[in-house]
Amino acid sequence: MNNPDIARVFEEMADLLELRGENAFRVRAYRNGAKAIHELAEPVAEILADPERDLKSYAGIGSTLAEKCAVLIKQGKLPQLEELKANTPEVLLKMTRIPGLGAKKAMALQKELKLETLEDLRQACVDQRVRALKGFAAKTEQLILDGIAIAEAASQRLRIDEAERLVERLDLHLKECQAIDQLEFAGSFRRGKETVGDIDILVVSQDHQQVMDRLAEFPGLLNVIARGETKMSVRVDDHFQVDLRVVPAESFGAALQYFTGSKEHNVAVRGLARKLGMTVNEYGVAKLDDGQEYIAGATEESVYEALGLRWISPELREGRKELEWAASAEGFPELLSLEDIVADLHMHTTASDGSQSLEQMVQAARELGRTHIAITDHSKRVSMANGLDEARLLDQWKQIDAFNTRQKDGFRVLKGVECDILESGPLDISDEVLAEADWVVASVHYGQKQSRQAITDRIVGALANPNVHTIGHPTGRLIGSRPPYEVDMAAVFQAAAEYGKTLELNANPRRLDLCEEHLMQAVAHGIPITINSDAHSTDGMLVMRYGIIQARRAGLLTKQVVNCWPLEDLLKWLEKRS
Ligand code: DGT
Ligand code: CA
Ligand code: CA
Ligand code: ZN
Repeated sequence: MNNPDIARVFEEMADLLELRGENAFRVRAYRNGAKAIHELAEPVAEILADPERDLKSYAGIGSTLAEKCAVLIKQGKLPQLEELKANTPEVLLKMTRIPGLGAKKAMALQKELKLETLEDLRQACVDQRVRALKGFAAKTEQLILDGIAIAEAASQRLRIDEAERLVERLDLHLKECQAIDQLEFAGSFRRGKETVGDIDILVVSQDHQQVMDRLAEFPGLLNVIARGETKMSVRVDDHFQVDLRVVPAESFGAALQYFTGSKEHNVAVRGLARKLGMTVNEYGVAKLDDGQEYIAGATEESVYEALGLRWISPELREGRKELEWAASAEGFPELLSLEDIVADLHMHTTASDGSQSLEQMVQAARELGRTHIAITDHSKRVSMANGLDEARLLDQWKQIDAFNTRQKDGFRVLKGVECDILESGPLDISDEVLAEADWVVASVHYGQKQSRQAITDRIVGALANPNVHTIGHPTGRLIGSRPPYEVDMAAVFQAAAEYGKTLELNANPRRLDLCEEHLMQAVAHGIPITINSDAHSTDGMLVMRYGIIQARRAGLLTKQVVNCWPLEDLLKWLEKRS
């Protein structure tokens, strides 16, 4: 059992214990344990085997979980989990994945309605049988129906960060195979989509069987769906599909181009080829008049070049305007990359719900090559996160001023706040105090179920406030678990443009909010974008790379992204607005 396997067992234990109404402390211990195991740099088996080290002394593990790890390594399963599973109806487990449906409600529904499948639950909602039960209302039925749809969609696709972890595991595993000459991950993963439906692997090898045998030995393998001469499909982990194709070296570029997609991009490429009297397929590019002879195919560049195109960054291959750009004399301007980021303008410290101090956050930001950051702890409305009131904010800003004067390298911390936009409309912090801030992120955290008009008015109202600089995670969506709140984005773009504000692309892979379509619209309105980690710990800053990928997909350029501006440019921009 590798670490992800163990972590999954602990997650499952937590889910099942929670379902059975076990005490919250025990449930949390398993969840924390799963997280801790996920983050371990070394295999659990190695730590256990080393007499010098003690697994239970690792943060988040403790003696009970350390013992369970030992059992898992030895037996490959956990008797307690097997027993819990045997005593829990399958449908209950599936119901817990429905957002907003807690364990208690799920149990009540299952028992009262004698549910056996999610389909039974869906039917019960459609027949309006849920509202008749004690403790349930008519609107719960719609929430459950929406939730089932979200849960089903989520179980079919992996978020980019989850896909990345799986790709790393596959890459490490396949690299060991001597028969592999070249290997590339293609498909939506290469295009940097926020979720991927399956993983597509492309390999050059003389020995197809050896490569497929190696994939069949992948530790997370569930089953082999199909295995042919050049193509193999398997399921890994819970059910996720991985496609492998083995191609000859002279076709590698053409295959990479084809299997990177998107389908829409490929359709456009082939349409163009036909106009030029050529054909493109996964083996190469050929002229229609001389049959089978391929004129390009070993590299992707050669494929595009044969069609008179520049190479196109995979993030742009969505069948939009990329072929026009690639055919033009000047090409597409350079997309931004992680190295262009000099600032991170939304993060939390121990003053609210972050787990590290101002000094620690600055240290980490420096190591990442940032020259300035904004500290934006929560405001008081978020009492659960120990949000700051006016007095505490002013106090924190005084500390930041003092901190800044001590910095010899010119590193600058902007005095900020993530100020809640209250349910009733106004901002959570007085204008007098907000006016003292360098950088104000305004966010909706409460009242997300309000009407479209109400939420739009709140956000537009915040944009109209001269002290506000940006809207944090503007639509509130959580990928795979919570839909965006109802908001008229056209009105938001108009207001942001009119008042000269920026909008956030929250880089957390669970959010990636704004989505790429909204980013393109925002930029078309001339609105600068700020890409932020919203870090709650030093490690949290590393999510910036997902924001960059999303921004590249939307075609953003450095001049359109506030975080790429040198500090003095940002200060000038802020100055103009104060
Ligand atoms: P996914 O897996 O749903 O996140 O999205 P993709 O884009 O990875 O799609 P997938 O795995 O079905 O196929 C990988 C690539 O192969 C796809 O982006 C383009 C190419 N491809 C697959 N099927 C077709 C097809 O029917 N027509 C064309 N033109 N290309 C295809
Ligand atoms: Ca795919
Ligand atoms: Ca596929
Ligand atoms: Zn935040």
